[in-house]
Order: sequence, then structure tokens, then C-alpha cells
Amino acid sequence: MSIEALQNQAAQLAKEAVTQIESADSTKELQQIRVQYTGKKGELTAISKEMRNLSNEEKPLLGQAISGFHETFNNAFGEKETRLKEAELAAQLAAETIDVTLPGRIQATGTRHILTQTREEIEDFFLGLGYQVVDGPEVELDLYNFEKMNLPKNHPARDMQDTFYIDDEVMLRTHTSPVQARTMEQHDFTKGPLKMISPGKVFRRDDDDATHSHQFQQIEGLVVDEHVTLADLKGTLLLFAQAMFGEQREIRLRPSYFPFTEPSVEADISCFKCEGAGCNICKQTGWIEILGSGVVHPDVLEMSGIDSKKYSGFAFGLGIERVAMLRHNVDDIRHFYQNDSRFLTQFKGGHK
Ligand code: 2U9
Repeated sequence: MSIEALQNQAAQLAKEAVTQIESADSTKELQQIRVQYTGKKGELTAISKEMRNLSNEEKPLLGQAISGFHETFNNAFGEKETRLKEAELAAQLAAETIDVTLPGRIQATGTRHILTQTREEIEDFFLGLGYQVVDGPEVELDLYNFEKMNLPKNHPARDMQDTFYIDDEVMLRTHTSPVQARTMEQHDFTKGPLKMISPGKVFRRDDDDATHSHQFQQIEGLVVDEHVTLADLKGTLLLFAQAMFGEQREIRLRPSYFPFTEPSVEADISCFKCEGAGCNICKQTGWIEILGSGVVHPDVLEMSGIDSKKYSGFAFGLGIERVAMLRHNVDDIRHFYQNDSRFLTQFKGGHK
């Protein structure tokens, strides 16, 4: 091919390239155009390959034509590339715009179960009086659940606490008293009195109804020291009643019977709804039964290795469900166990 023809071709190619560059819609398309003209198999590259067929005089002429192409191409390319990059960035920013005026998505958060909230509130009260909170096994030995609580085999009071047996000697605990027995055995009285509560699940053979469940939660308390009396128990229960049911509460003790305490008393609180006038909560009596308690039976102390001539104690037991039902006006114990969020979410944001 003649040098003139090659020069014309290069000029013609430059024109075509500029037209193509100007009509490109994206930087990607621009890159393809660059390959189309100057890539290994590009149209300009084909012209450059003619160099070897030219005379020494003609070679620089073709060199100039090729440089002219590059100059025209690069100018058009650079300008277009700048404009396309700006447009693409603007489009990307527009697509990713966050509308800060839209309402946020509300993250559903859970809440601790009302029985957990109630238990922790009771724990906090007794921690404040210097008690320790002690945990223990739910699967217990007959020895700790009954024998050491003054309920030997064939004692009639065992009937009221029939339970789920693993075998003759192993069962689901019917109260948290065995935790107290285990703690008494370990306690070193030279280091100070024993003051503890034991919260946890307990199990009984029971016919479930609005106020009974075969599994429920208890908190028992125990204080053992020299010279502990029923008066200490009464003072403690009064403070507890006022902390949980209001400063105005009074308490009333009625004689009762438990195998592990002597004397035994049931504690009532003055009704927090009617202040004694009589209402449906206190069944028109002005008083609400809240827990059982008493002075620890000397035999119970002795069976856990404590000298009952030197030491005495008081103990009490209460159902966490009962406290929560009274405080929140819950009419059926089974609501606590059914995991219905309409029930559970009513107790959001309670005791921390
Ligand atoms: C030791 C000695 C004595 C714990 C006590 C009660 C009375 C009591 C019931 C209340 C409602 C169980 O949850 S409930 O059904 N408990 O009436 N509990 S005295 O007496 C003890 C505990 C441990 C070593």
C-alpha cells in the first residue's frame, strides 16, 4: 500500500474513532473502543504493521500519521472519559441516596420473664440485708429433701409433697430446703452467722389449676446464729412485706405446722388494694397469706451438724409465682408458662 493511502487511512480512522468516542454511553464502552483501534488486533495496529514495507524516507511520514491519530484519539478519549466518569458517579450517588427522613426499623427486643424479674427483685432485697444467694441441685437425694428436714420415711406430711421419683432415694426436689441443709453442713460459724436464700424450681405431684402447678419456683430463706428468735423473723418479714408490697404494709403471724420448724407460722400481709376494708383480693378479710415460716426445729439443726443448744435459726418459704400474681393481678398461674408474648410483653421495662 502507498504511503499516501496509509496516511489517508490513519486520518480516516481518527475521524471514525472520534465519532464513535463521542457517541459512547459508558466508560466500559470507551474501553472497548480503545481496544478496537489500538489493541493487538486493532485497526490502527494493522496500519502500523505496514511500517516494515516502507522505504526509509516514507517511514517517518507514517510515524507522523500514527502520532496524529494518537493525539486526536487521546484528546477525544480523555475528554469523553472525564464526562462519563462524572455522570456515572452522579448516577451512583443518586441511586445510593439514604432518605434520612424515613422512620427507622424498630428492633424487637425481648425482656426478662416476669418470674425472673420478681425473683431478682427478691434476691436484691435479701442481698441488701447481707444474705447470700445459694443454688443447688434440682434432682435431690431423699436424704436431703426429706430425712434431714425432719420428714422420715412414712411421715404423713410426705403425702402433701409427693413428687417425681428417679428411684427410691433420688427425686425431683419438692422445696429448696435441701440447699439450706447442704449449706448448713458446710458453714463455718467461727466466720459469722449463716444468712442465705435459695431460689429455684421445685416439683410436686399436683393437679394443675389456676393456682397450682406441678413445677413452680420458690425462695426459701434461712438465718442461723446464736440467739436468733421468732422476733428476728417477724422483723425480717415486715421489712420484706414493705419492700415488695408497699411501705404501709403490716404483717400478721398465724400459728401453723411444718415438720422442719417449731413453732411454725403463716405470715399474712395487710391488703395492699383495700388497706383492710375488704376486697376481692383479700377475700374480704383485709389480709393476704404470703408465706410460711418458723423457728428452725432443733432436730433439723442437729441433723446438719449444728449444736442446737448454742445456735438457733429462723426459716421461711414463699412461692415466686404467688408474689408475681399478687403484684401484677395475674389470675391464672398457667399464664407464666405458656410463653404467650401478649402476656409476657406486659412486663417490659420492669425491675433491672
Ligand atoms: C431449713 C429449715 C427450715 C422453710 C419453710 C415454709 C415454712 C413454707 C411454703 C411456702 C409456699 C412452700 O412455696 S410454697 O408452697 N413454704 O411454708 N418453708 S418454713 O423452712 C426451712 C427450710 C430450711 C434448713
